[in-house]
Amino acid sequence: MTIIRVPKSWEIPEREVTPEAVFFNRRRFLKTLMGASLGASIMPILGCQQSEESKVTLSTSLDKAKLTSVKRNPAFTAVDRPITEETLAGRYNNYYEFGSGKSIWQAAQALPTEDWKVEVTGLVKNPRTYDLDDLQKKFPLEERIYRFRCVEAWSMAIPWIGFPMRELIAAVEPTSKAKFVRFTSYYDPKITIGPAWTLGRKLPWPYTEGLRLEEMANELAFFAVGVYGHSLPKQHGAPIREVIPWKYGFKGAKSIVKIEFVENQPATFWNTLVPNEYDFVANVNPTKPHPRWSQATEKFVGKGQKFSWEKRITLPYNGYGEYVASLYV
Ligand SMILES: Nc1nc2c(c(=O)[nH]1)N[C@H]1C(S)=C(S)[C@@H](COP(=O)(O)O)O[C@H]1N2
Ligand SMILES: [Mo]
Repeated sequence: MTIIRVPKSWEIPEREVTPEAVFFNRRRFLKTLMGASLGASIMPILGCQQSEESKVTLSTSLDKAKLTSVKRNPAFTAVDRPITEETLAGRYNNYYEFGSGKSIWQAAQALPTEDWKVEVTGLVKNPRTYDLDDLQKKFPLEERIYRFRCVEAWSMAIPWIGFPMRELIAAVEPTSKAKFVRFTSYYDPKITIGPAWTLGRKLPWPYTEGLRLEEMANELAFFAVGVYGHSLPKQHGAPIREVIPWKYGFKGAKSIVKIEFVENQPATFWNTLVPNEYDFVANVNPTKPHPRWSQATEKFVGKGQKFSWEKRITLPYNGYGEYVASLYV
């Protein structure tokens, strides 16, 4: 069955940062609709794509046996909502290196993840390049269910597998000069060709994000290498990505190749591109509207096998105030 539906205002994504971009995306949407009327089946947002399940390849050499034996951390299970269905979480993604739509999960399969290395560098006593084996040996993995809140006002609840960022801090020992950390995502213009728009600018690739060192040291800050009991699919940011559950989703860089400890607040992708809409701190805050939409409520994806959007009140710090509010007094 083909279901066609016009996106609601709360689905306006980061991509629609100017009136021109809005116009451009509407045109693309109309083109897609025309394609559908010729009989093609499109489901950019809604739909029954379970039959495509087999196309999702597990992306990395992470030891499968180890991942299936990972224990859930009991401190991070009690979410006030169901876990989002895996097929929904894996079919509604933001990964602008592979396009500006939500249905980029197939395009993201072009990400080459073989022989992945993560360079940890900058103001640290023990700089080191880790491969996935090293990471798995060095950092015991656990599962944590975290609420996930995109700045576009949609949310999910996701069972990540990974390890706390503070474990990496302990291993590399930042010097007293290190005040911030910067994460850099994989970038190769031949592969990560980006969205169709550029806003008349050169987009500030590679995708970068950053945290204050104390934020990184908070017990919630997490590196994910897996999700739903297996290694990360490419569209979720294989083989390793950040998960910062009290901040908007864009703070969580995917497919990390470099982690740098630095003295000053680093430039980041969205903050460089549209500073008045995407700030560096970007804590989930229902009382601070985005310039173009309210953040007071969100649409939660989680009930059942098909996309259905449940309106929910957005919580300060995405419900993690008891862990992080003291960082911001
Ligand atoms: N490298 C990179 N990381 C990224 C993005 C991106 O476009 N590129 N999008 C961000 C945004 S806006 C969100 S909401 C989350 C989405 O993560 P998910 O697709 O795994 O749910 O990834 C974040 N990390
Ligand atoms: Mo996002």
